[in-house]
Amino acid sequence: MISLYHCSDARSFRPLWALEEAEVDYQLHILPFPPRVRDKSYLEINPLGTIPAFFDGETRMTESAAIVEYIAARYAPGRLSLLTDEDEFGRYLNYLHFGEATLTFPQTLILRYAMFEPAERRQPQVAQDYRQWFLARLSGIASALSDGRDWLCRARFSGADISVGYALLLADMLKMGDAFPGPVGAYWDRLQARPGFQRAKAAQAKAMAEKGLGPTL
Ligand SMILES: N[C@@H](CCC(=O)N[C@@H](CS)C(=O)NCC(=O)O)C(=O)O
Repeated sequence: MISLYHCSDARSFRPLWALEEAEVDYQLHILPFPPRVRDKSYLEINPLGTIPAFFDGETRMTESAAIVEYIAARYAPGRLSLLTDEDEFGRYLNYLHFGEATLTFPQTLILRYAMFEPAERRQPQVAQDYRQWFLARLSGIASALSDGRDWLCRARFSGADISVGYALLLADMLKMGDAFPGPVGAYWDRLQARPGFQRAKAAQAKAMAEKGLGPTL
């Protein structure tokens, strides 16, 4: 049985969403954020203290975009993944990694320097600069959708949309949703309307309620 260690609306939402889209059984372990501080027993599962942590038999993974790639390739090949001989395979990998490496990276600086650091260590200028940096990078998504397509690759929803979609979820939580370029705002609406997205949100809410946890942000 697959196990996923997750905190509410953190990057581990990517694999949670992928599991729901792939319709695979899994066990969800929900943790208070940050587990490194609020549930130190988690350090035995992942010494880095970061989430996600994902287990499937002997497989152990801690990178959210890589876990999406794994779930898509192993459990929904050609449905949630693009196959290596499809013409947009490279584009698929590009956006799958763009979601974490280009979009979520600046968001972590906003979170840290606007919210998580103690008041005396906050850096409003850093948070503002990376807010602009993030919104400028969204032009890459607006341009990817500019030919009128609904999803990033080959006219079908894929792991690339999950990876980028999570960055939009986090941006919306950081109150940047109103600044999304038009096509990106419409794309974000389509992503949230997916039954797989809604099942992932419901699974998260149920696990949080069972543990008596409140939202991360
Ligand atoms: N590149 C990794 C980053 C993992 C990561 O830093 N996760 C954050 C939550 S979104 C975390 O666990 N932060 C808590 C901490 O650093 O203690 C991924 O995509 O999974």
